Amino acid sequence: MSEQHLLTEIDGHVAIIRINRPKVLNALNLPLMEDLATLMEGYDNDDNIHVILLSGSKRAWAAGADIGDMATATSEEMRKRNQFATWERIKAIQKPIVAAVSGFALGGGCELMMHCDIIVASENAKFGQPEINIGVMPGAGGTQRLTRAVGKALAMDVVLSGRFLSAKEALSAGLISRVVPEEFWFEEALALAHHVATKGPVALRAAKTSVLNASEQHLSEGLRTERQLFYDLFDTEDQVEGMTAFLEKRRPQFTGK
Ligand code: CO8
Repeated sequence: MSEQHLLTEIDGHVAIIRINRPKVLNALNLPLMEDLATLMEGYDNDDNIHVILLSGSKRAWAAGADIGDMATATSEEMRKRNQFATWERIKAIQKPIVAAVSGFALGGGCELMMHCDIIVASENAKFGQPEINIGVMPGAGGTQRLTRAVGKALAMDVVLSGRFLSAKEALSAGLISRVVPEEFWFEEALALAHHVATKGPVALRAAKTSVLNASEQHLSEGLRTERQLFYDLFDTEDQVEGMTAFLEKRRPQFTGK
């Protein structure tokens, strides 16, 4: 890593990554995003890791892309940077990513959060796509993923007005998965990551792929893919172990095979 803008820790089968640029409320720049994609790809290829937990600090998950990096750029320069190739690498991660969100999740920060699979947020969290306030618009999927998550009416409100959603609003709108008390925001997300990590790794990957397909494919195509993935799991040792363990009234010991 070029600097400590990302802190990492392995806790059992969970890889924890913390975004760490406190002076700029965890604003995301290109080196950070590249290191994040590289780290996640490494964990995706590591059989010991079943789940990735991505977190920020108590004050900020991430307050957006680093505005200082973009303020004087022309559209040609922005195109040449090709930053979204890095975001595509994160989109391609196959293992479940749990987001532990406290404080601001704004702009690119909210978009990064929407790349995660289960979002656990503190009661104090604030979500938004405030790019409109600085003369631009979301560029890392905000207009698409936010709209798919919360629907056109609220997405238009958030994107065009630049206003922030509270954790309560975000939960009821379907943007996030769970809201937890402020003092336990990280512990609750970690506990959930550990719980998910006890499941069969092959089934986790297949289930993640299939749920994500719901936003990418038409219903009949998505159903066909789901069925194929479902059948494929019957060639795994984890399926035999999972069902045998159920019938024997014991906990399954999944091996990821
Ligand atoms: N980029 C750079 N610096 C930032 C950012 C940011 N996004 N957000 C906060 N900071 C800095 C502030 O400049 C300030 O620095 P300093 O202490 O040196 O003055 C420090 O963090 C603390 O911030 P504030 O003093 O402003 O703290 P407040 O509690 O008063 O306000 C807010 C917090 C409301 C979060 C406020 O900082 C804010 O509005 N930040 C900007 C939010 C924003 O506009 N985000 C969207 C950015 S654009 C974007 O994300 C486009 C994504 C496109 C895809 C990605 C392509 C790479």
